[in-house]
Amino acid sequence: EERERKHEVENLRKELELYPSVPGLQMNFVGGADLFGYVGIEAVLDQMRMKTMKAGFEFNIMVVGQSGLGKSTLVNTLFKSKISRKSCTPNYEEKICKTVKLHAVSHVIEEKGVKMKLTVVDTPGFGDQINNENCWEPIVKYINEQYEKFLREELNVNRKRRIPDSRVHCCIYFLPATGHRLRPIDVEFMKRLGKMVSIVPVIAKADTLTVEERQEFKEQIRKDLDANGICVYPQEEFDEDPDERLLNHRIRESIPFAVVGTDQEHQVNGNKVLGRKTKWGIIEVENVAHCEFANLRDLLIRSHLQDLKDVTHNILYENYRVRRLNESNITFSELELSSWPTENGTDKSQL
Ligand SMILES: Nc1nc2c(ncn2[C@@H]2O[C@H](COP(=O)(O)OP(=O)(O)OP(=O)(O)O)[C@@H](O)[C@H]2O)c(=O)[nH]1
Ligand SMILES: [Mg+2]
Repeated sequence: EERERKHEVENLRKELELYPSVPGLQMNFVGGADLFGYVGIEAVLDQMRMKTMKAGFEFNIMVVGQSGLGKSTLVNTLFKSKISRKSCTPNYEEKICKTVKLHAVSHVIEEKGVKMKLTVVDTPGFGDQINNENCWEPIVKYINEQYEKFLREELNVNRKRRIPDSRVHCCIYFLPATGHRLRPIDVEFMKRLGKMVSIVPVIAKADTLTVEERQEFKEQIRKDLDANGICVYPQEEFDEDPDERLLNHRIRESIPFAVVGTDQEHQVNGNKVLGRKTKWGIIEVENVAHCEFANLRDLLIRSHLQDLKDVTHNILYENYRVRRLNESNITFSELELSSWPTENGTDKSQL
């Protein structure tokens, strides 16, 4: 009987080759393949993998917070730490100064054939001016501009197959290690940002707090975030299944990460480690027993990178897109016409 079936399938295959466009035959053949019980759908995983590897991908992080909390230092720490040590130029020794304007630093990082363009947007800190009113405006403006850029590319008649993605996938928000409550300025800032970008709050310069102080402060911040209705990443309402809920619940319980940044390397037991010299000894930045920098890096790069990209595209950007397209003053025709070929065949948007 088995032989008979195989024979039947073989005949169908031959017929199909003779009449490739006859739909009835196609159906028959699909039925025939079913007899073996294996279709081979999982091969799609290899195809997806190959495509992603060839194309590479973009991931964009932004650092935000009061002046002098170590934002620029942490950007350097990230680039010098394990994610990029191999691909880092050895003489990358920029002296860290006060950041005066918003700017992006990019590195292409390659690991096992997978290419990632990691961009970190460094921003000037607030808190220097006597009046801090609207200090979030440049940040809000930048984030919206990247959404707008993406939207315009999408609406182009002749749109690119791959739209360059400069949207901020994650915003690391620096909280001063005061050990007290969340400050009103941080509440205001995060309330606004939380609606438009995934925020990961961190306690800056955690080496200035004892381990007990850190734990207490973390708990207090979680309470304050909750009491003020501030949404931080990963948001419970976006959890897709019980497994994800369990994993994310553990992260929600350990947020905000108490981080230490540095651009110095020290010798510890004969090994070079990224660290900070304090009166108690060297704090190893990448050692999870010393601080939570590695937890932050793993969340961003290792465990939740694709999720951060998905949340940005499917939820946050989508909200922006719907809002923009519903605004009565957005002229569809204006957007479309801006890339409509003119009579002589050229694209007006490039003129
Ligand atoms: N103790 C301690 N000091 C740090 C840490 N990270 C940075 N610093 C120091 O804090 C100072 C300010 O660091 P920056 O990285 O310039 O801070 P910033 O947030 O970028 O400051 P602005 O650009 O003015 O907003 C520098 O002297 C750093 O060496 C840390 O984790 N612990
Ligand atoms: Mg700076």
